[in-house]
Amino acid sequence: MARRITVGAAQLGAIQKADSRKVAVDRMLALMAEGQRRGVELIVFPELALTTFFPRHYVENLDEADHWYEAAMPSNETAPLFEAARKYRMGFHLGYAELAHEPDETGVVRKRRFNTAILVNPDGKIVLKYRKVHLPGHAEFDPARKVQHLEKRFFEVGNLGFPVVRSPMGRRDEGINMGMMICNDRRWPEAWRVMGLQSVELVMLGYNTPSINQEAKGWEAHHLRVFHSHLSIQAGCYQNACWGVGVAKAGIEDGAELFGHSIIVNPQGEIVAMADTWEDQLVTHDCDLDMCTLGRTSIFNFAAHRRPEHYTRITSQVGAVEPPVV
Ligand code: CDV
Repeated sequence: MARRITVGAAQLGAIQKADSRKVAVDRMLALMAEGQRRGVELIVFPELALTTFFPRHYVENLDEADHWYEAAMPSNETAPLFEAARKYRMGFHLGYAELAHEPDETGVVRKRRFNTAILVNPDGKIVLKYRKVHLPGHAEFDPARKVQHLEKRFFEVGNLGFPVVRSPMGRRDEGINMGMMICNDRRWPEAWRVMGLQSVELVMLGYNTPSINQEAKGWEAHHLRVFHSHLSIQAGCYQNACWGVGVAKAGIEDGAELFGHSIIVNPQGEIVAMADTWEDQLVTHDCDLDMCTLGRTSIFNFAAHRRPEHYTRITSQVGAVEPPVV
């Protein structure tokens, strides 16, 4: 019998700066209720799903921004999501800004800020946590930009790697191999492969991607923004023989446009479901996990075909070097 799970990509429309956590949580609860009616067993919410994408708002002193972060998970405001998970027997993936008090690499306990995602099982238990590794943007106010993207100011680089967990979900009591990445991570094949090497079957990722490239270092056509997002997720799924659920925050948020186009992708790299609005929208698919087998036993049979002795630059080098001139 096929191993199937019904997954929901729960796109969120814009969450404005003035909106409270309750506004966001109530909207997510409505999507969970709709998911329950449509047989969803695992629902995926976007990156920083509880607030506006606040890294577009500069603050001089980071302590002034503490109100954007969650110091506890669950908290009073987010507990209803965990209750809904138990009530509906539905797992969920949630992206949020995390405020932790924990030792840094020197052993000193201090306030630390991460762009985080958690996976919660149908018992309301957190079974996996991920902290975003590939932080885009800049750390200082950039007067050349109409909209700031200050992730490098608001967050530290994640310190949990790219973990994959096998955990029961929905009908799959035997467990599913699940992993997470966040937004910009999807553009980095290394992130996918590290999870592929842990036999991941389902990758969840939330994103907040502006429709316009503000880097102003060359022209990136409007339509290519969506193409590049889909291309990255489709390639990651195909090359690692896994399902992917990419979920956006969409629409005009604090005056800035986020492009939406949330998708579910199969292990052949095909888009099987896509959001067609900029609103809160649930798109679902009944995912056959056995579809992962073809890729991983043939062209992407890693044990048979990988040649890591030729990949040492991947982990020993960061920036590109020039080739020899002949
Ligand atoms: N939130 C993000 O990580 N956004 C980036 C933008 C800045 C390019 C992304 O990769 O979509």
